[in-house]
Amino acid sequence: MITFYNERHGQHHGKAEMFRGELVPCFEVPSRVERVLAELRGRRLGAIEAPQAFDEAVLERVHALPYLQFLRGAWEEWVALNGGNAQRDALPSVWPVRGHRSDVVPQNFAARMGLFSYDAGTPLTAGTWDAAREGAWCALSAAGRVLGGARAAFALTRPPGHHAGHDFFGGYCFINNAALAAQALRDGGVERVAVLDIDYHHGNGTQTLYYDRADMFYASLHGDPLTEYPFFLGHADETGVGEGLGCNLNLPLPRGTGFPAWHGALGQALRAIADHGAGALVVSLGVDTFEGDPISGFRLRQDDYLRIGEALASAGLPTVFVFEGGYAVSEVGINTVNVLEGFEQRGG
Ligand code: SP5
Ligand code: ZN
Repeated sequence: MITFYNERHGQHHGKAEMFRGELVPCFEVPSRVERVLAELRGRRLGAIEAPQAFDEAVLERVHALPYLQFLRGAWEEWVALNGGNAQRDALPSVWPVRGHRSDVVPQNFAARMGLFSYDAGTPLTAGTWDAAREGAWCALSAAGRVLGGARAAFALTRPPGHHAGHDFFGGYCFINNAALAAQALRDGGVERVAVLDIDYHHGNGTQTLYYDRADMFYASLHGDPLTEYPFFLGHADETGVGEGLGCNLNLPLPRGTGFPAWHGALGQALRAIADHGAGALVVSLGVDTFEGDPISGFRLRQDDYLRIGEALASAGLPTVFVFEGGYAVSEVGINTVNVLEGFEQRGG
């Protein structure tokens, strides 16, 4: 399987995220992707290439222009506020809630940062925009390869994407790489696309982007939002709206879930994707379902990821894999490449 590797991912390196009243070191670190890269090379999974470059206007297929303009200029604005800010990440701290105005864009930088985000866990750094944009090119390159006839391709990038919505960042995500890949498959002629999100966290960004669409089926297995991040979306009764009614499947699972129950839910998601008649699959590939993950609560083991890859292959669909979460750094390479290798070995 070909991998499109984001050589600029390291330009996004946050220092700290807010957790229980303290700034704690970021879990989403550059070494995550370096571990996956080393494992791909060591196991000779296939070619590793740099992505093509695209016109930035393609990002508007998924994101609002004012949001993209904010992200593009945010670091310069942040440093212009105070020279000392060059040594500090920008972290949001104020947000509009129900009954407040989201339609007037404030001039104040902190206020605009809050308007375009939803948590204080996602620092914006000097190279965030360059890294995120190059990551989007990885997802689009992978989709292009699959449209060209490849059975599968892998976008190895960070920052991750599935929490980013039309005009908001959060959950370590800025540009929704999986949503872009899905839209590229649609634009390339695939009539119905499925996005299967197996990251521990519900992909609230992806769900909201495609909630009213019949041509995008979103299925997600994730920690129950009653107790797990992102908390405010991801319940089983969210099934889509309008033309998209019936095209959204959430399978929340309790903290502590092990592989037998998780694998059963995967089978349910794959049957729904087949019933929908999808012609291509985008997998939001997070491995924060691992038992050793420092911020998550499922109990999957290394070998389980091989079985996941095999199950995904059994869908028999052209597949774009997009890297998302997974924070047990020393195992993130093995777990991720196990999925890809399980997929390859199963044949298509
Ligand atoms: C892409 C992705 O996986 N994003 C996840 C974002 C989760 N952000 C909230 C993390 C809460 C951290 N809790 C720390 C627990 C330490 N024991
Ligand atoms: Zn996650």
